[in-house]
Amino acid sequence: MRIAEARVIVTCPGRNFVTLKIITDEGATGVGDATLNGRELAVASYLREHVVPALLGRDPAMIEDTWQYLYQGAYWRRGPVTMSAIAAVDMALWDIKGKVAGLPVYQLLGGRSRAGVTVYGHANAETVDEVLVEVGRYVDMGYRAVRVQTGVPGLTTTYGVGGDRMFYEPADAAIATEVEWSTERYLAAVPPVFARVRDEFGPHLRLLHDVHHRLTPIEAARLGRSLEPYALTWLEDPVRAELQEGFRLIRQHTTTPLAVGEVFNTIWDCQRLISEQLIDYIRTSVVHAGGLTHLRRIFDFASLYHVRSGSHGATDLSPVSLAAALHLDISIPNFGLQEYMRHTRATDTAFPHTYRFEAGYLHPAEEPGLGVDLDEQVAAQYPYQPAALPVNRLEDRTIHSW
Ligand code: EZ4
Ligand code: CO
Repeated sequence: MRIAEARVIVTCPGRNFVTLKIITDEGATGVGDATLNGRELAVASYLREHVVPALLGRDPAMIEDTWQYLYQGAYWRRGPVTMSAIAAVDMALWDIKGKVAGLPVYQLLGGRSRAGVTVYGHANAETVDEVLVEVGRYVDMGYRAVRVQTGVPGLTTTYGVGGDRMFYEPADAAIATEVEWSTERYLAAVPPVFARVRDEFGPHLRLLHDVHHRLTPIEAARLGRSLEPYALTWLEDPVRAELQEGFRLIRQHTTTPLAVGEVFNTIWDCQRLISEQLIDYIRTSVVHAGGLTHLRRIFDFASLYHVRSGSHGATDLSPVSLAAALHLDISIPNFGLQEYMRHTRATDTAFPHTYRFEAGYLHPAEEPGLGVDLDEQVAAQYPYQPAALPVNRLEDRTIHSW
């Protein structure tokens, strides 16, 4: 069997997605997600110009060799554009391998290790009173874990709090919207929110919070310590992680578990964080960290150091990514949690899939392959629309991490 064709499809059913569809000379097809939020066309071009020509005629069964060919063979390594492109090829080849074998991909990865994939949803609202209602909605839907974000008094905008509560979407303007930030106001606002949520929902609901890379290590240490009474499952992206050793300082001061990695692209981006046991959950995703082949390598490495998976699963990761992640989540020994932001109806229509949510768990597809496709006729009705992530500034207008 040979790869006969590979199509790069850019579509905007509710938001932008880049999808690679690989077709073999025997008619088998596989899909992979290549979406990089706000930088979609860079990956589409990398695939079209540099990857697709090299795929034609290759044996689709040679997944590891193809991964190494695209990674080592390019000479230029790592980075979100490269690794998202490689990820799309990798996902599509696992999809084809499953279809050829007649097995869902999780069976190829060693089979089921648990009853279902525990997911967390996003509760967000301006005020504490409103966010309690949102958390309650998730509890009523069966969720066992909820991420909680509220507005910060004195700031007009806050990360994670948006117009639509269930379908919050930060990439909302062709040219980046500017938002504002104050670390002092934020650090004062967050602990009382979790005091109220714990008080209302008791000790068993798992609670999470995303700092979105906005603090310094000592500020994050203080936040982690102030949240200890509320027993968070994790505090996410407390600081930017280019400086991995910065996490040592946070670790020395708090027992609040730490999660990081949604912007990481390779195992080397998290090597020290994992091997020095500076984090508790690694949040690399199947699309931005090189596909199932590389993500499995990261999670296996993490398992040596008591670090569990916590894959990124925001709406900018297409249903193809979510479908692929679930096959890994259900099979690995050190699964932690899977993020699950629901896609809009338009997105779900463009990407027919059979994974399903039930009682707080997502269940991967049971049919051969990944169990997801892109309906190209539906996709053609939704042309690409430029959309950038916001840019963040302090009150004095200094640029800050968004
Ligand atoms: O801001 O995926 O945990 N989830 C997140 C996401 C990210 C977006 C960026 O594209 O932090 O909402
Ligand atoms: Co995050």
